[in-house]
Amino acid sequence: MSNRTFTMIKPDAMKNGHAGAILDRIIKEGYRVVALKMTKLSAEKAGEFYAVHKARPFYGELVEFMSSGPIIAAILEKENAVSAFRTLIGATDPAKADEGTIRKLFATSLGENAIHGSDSDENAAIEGAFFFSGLEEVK
Ligand code: IDP
Repeated sequence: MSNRTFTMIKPDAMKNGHAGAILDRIIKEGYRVVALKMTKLSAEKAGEFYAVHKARPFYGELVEFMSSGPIIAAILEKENAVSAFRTLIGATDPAKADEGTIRKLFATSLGENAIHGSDSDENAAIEGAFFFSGLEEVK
């Protein structure tokens, strides 16, 4: 089991002023920030990141949303990071997310749901490498 996951604070949470509170929560939950940057995805890059969802009806909407404003991308380290972080962010649909989870607290809607968290160790590594080179990681 790997101890790393990858996250993005999505454009809705950035626009709504929740980035600081979300990062604070992540750090207080015991995650070490290995790499961090603010950037804005082009539609092409957003489409590439979410290519696995290409055939889904919401793909166009998702790409448009994810390229609509700045995001914060980060690699995080903690024991059992992928699974623990998915619990911390809550269900994809904030209406179904548990009380106290990041999506319950800060998400806007099913599509604009404040935060991303990798769903497997393999994807955590792929997604981290999508945004960061090894040189940008704090050992
Ligand atoms: P996850 O982010 O909780 O792993 P996925 O099913 O992998 O959820 O979907 C990726 C992202 O696509 C979601 O976080 C959300 O932003 C968006 N999304 C998922 N389902 C829908 C939908 O039915 N309508 C609009 N957007 C959706």
